[in-house]
Amino acid sequence: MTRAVLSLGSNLGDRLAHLTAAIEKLTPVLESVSTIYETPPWGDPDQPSYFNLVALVEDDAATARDWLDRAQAIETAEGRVRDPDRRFGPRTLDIDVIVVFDAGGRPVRSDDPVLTLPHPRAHLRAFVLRPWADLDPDARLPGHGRIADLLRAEPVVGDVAAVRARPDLRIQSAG
Ligand code: A4P
Ligand code: MG
Repeated sequence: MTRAVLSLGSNLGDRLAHLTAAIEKLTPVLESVSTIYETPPWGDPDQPSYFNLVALVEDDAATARDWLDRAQAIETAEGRVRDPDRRFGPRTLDIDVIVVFDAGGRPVRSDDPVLTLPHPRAHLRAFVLRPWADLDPDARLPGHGRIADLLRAEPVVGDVAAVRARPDLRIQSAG
């Protein structure tokens, strides 16, 4: 059994439709899903704003690697095209595996570039930490401490105000 924190983002095409389709595919393993946030692009400013959310998922059989494989299959189904020359560029759907906990609740750690855990940039990203805090205010990012503290400190605190909740946007299947 593993539990995972997934970060979903879209800034191309029908952003709400891409996120909705992804959450529908995750429904069998979905524990909870955050509000959608509209967020300024991080890392490469020359692109449209994103819709981001965080989902908590759990599965009796999944390994950490299975979460990455599922994430990439859903990205592909939503028409994700990777531009090797443009890291952090626009995308129909991106699903990052932020952290995975094993059956004993211990975080899985990995330096493998194919699946690095915890996600190596999550602690820098208001668009990950803010929606995650909605779902689990006491959560900790292994190696970086409490997410509530990360949200209050540099470099994340300066980005928090620009990360705007959009409670008007509903994912119907999230139940
Ligand atoms: N990979 C390694 N570890 C992981 C992990 N924990 N989760 C590998 C997911 N993937 C992981 O990812 C590149 C490679 O990372 C994969 O082959 C996978 O095996 P990718 O999805 O192909 O490419 P990418 O997403 O463009 O690259 P990267 O470096 O993962 O970008 P990020 O970090 O995902 O950033 N701004 C806002 N506001 N909201 C966003 O959602 N997203 C990005 C993408 C940039 N700016 C953003 C947002
Ligand atoms: Mg990615």
